[in-house]
Amino acid sequence: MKKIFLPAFVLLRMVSFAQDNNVSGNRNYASISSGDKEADIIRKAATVVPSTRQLHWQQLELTAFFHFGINSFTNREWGDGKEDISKFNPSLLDAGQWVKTAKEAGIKQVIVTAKHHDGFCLWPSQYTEHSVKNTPWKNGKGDVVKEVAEACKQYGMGFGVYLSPWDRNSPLYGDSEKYNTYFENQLTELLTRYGKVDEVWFDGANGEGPNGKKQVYNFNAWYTLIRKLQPGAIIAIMGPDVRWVGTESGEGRATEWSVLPVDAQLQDKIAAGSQKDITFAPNGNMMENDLGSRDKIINAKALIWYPAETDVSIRPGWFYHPSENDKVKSPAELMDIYFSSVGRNSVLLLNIPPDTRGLINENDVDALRSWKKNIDETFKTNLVKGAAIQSANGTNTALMLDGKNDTYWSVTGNDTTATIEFDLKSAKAFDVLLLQENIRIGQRVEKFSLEYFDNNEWKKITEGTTVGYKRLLRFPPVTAGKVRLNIESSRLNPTIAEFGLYKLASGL
Ligand code: FUL
Repeated sequence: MKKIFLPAFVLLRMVSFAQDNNVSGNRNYASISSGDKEADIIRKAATVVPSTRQLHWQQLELTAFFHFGINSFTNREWGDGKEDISKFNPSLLDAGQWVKTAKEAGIKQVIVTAKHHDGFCLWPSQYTEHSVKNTPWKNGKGDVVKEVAEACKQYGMGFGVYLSPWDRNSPLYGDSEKYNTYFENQLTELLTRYGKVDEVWFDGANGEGPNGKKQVYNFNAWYTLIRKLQPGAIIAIMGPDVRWVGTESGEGRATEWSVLPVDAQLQDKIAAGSQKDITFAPNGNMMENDLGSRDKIINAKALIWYPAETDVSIRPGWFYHPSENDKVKSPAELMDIYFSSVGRNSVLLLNIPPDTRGLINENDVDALRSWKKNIDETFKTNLVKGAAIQSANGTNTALMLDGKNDTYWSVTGNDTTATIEFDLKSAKAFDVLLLQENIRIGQRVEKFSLEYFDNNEWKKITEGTTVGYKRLLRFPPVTAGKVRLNIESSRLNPTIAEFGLYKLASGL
């Protein structure tokens, strides 16, 4: 089922609580003054940085969704809120198996669907009868959210909750004030009962249609509550920290800027550094191809760090359906997704839906295992290790190969182009390029290419636009002893935190 597109009027209600964190002295927003020239705006864009929580989230790279609920038992994708919840009775539910499966796949944080659009709560909420407390599972004494939270603690994993604003069961839905209070009460339960919450995921779906119930969500109050109760939590999608990449196929943008223009009606407050009541709307349609290029930002009133999350299910549906047991994405498909999400300056949110036993199905476990093995083998050896590196206008070349994304090579002066030459000392075969910028000081690179030296001339291997936190490119295998990276355009003197060449593991 496709996500309903996030309409601009909803985005307009988002509040930026993002301004409360600075990294390296820089901020995760910049206001544009009327006197700013194009060059000033581009320079400002290059110095906007992630907040501490955004940086932490970006480095997770791989996160997972567990879509589980009454839909798992009714075999539906969207419940209508009228389902017989006595059907909810997983025979072998083991959240430890879910979290362990995710961890073994390299995933660092998981998000459980505490409440989907049908309104059924996976925890014993005191505000509704439509919850696990009235099901035969554990005689109504069970709490799936608690089991997931505890498993996350046990395995050292991040823990997040999905709470659907759209609730097809609640009789209060459509009575805006009453429902908002109900929602806040539920959110409070989730944010106070289970220890640390690392991500709160609000979905944009609302299928009520033009003649349906008109519920006006009080997003501002929800964000305030989250910041108060769980200040470290990322608020994703219908929230100020992380945006939806715009697809549900696992396909991110080849050009992915994390700094986006903002129509700040309350721009003065941004300028004044106020952390309250700053309404912002990232301009336009989140599904557009280009959200943050020069053309998009030169007319901005303000700029904000607003990175992309790529959500996709390992199966055709978000919830478990027995008929999809043989439609689990293959390790090769998962690898394509890895390259087009993590490899395109985005975090992957891969849905792995537990089955009616309350376990991640064997087919999904197998696919995840082979996928992880392939990633590990591919990235085991950086073939550039030990290379002699030269860059005429750059400094700290060795730091590109130290495996740390906070140490970096950069251009010493103000140049926005550079060439870095790597002498591999002997011919190596490779078909993957890895690049990382140090986003702690901003996202800058706009255009790059990779060449190899062959028969006394430089030949192009591949090229790209943005790098950001991480960029991965695959290409037909090349064997060479000398390569060079050309940074052809950058918003400010460029930085490269990591450079790598790899050979794809076989066996998929
Ligand atoms: C969508 C929902 O409608 C789907 O059911 C699923 O939860 C997906 C992640 O978001 O908007």
